[in-house]
Amino acid sequence: MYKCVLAFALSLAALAQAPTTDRVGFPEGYQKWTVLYTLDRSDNKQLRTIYGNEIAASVKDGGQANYPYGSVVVLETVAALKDADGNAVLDNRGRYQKDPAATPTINTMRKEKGFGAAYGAIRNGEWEYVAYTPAKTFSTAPQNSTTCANCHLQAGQGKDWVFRASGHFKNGVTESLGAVPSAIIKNYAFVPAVLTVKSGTFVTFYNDDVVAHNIADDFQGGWISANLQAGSGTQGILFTIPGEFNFHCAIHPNMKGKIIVVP
Ligand code: HEC
Ligand SMILES: [Cu+2]
Repeated sequence: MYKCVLAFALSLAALAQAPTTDRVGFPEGYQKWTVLYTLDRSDNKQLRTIYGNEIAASVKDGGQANYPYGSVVVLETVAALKDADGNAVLDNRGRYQKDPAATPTINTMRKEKGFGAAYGAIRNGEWEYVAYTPAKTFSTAPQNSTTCANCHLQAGQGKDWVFRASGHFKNGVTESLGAVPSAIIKNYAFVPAVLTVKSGTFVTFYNDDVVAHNIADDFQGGWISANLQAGSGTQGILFTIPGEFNFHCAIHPNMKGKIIVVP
């Protein structure tokens, strides 16, 4: 009986391989690093801010398959500011704001020569993962970071196991990257084609298609967005005046949409 339990415990340990010591290190002063992007996580009303140290932030479009040694990327997660009904209180760009009373979690990944071997079959190149509290204690200790490596496998070797950074590099309009979209562009269509919003609403479009599109006012000589890149481009527009905004894609003029702004 005892033998059996022991064997089971051993096999779990063999599966859940991870580094046993912290070689990542608390990312001192990360709030002053370059913000790669922010993500409003609507399912759990959480604001995620992704910071890169100087080395990680130096990676340019096309260089993402191979971050240089010394790269440190931080994903700070913190509860968003909410109203009494539990809805996120948006800032003037239509984005989540940090709840100053909430305690952030500081998820950190560091790449160094030879790192990552301890993860065995779920190794993510030369990255190791640790999550910290602001008090510099472990939120996820190195021994438990198997979950981190296992999930980051999804980002893939082609992106050096870093998610979403393509948005940061390729998107001409980074301002609203990471906002929850109110409308998407897919298969040469604005979805929904007609959207009704209250004045004061920040509408974010996300291009989920495989080619670039843009948003152009039907009014001759009117406003036109930058080209929104496939799979990452976003555009936020704040609607303050009640009325109708009729628009199309200037690249594919038969793509049409309408936003009705009500008081
Ligand atoms: C369930 C899957 C999952 C797990 C588990 C997970 N991550 Fe992530 N991580 C993501 C995704 C997806 C992103 C991109 C941002 C987003 O969509 O929230 C991300 C982003 C990050 C980033 C920013 C760089 C990037 O890849 O975009 C860091 C740093 C990070 N995670 C560290 C960690 C650490 C440390 C752990 C373990 C404590 C961990 N992650 C666990 C899925 C995961
Ligand atoms: Cu188009």
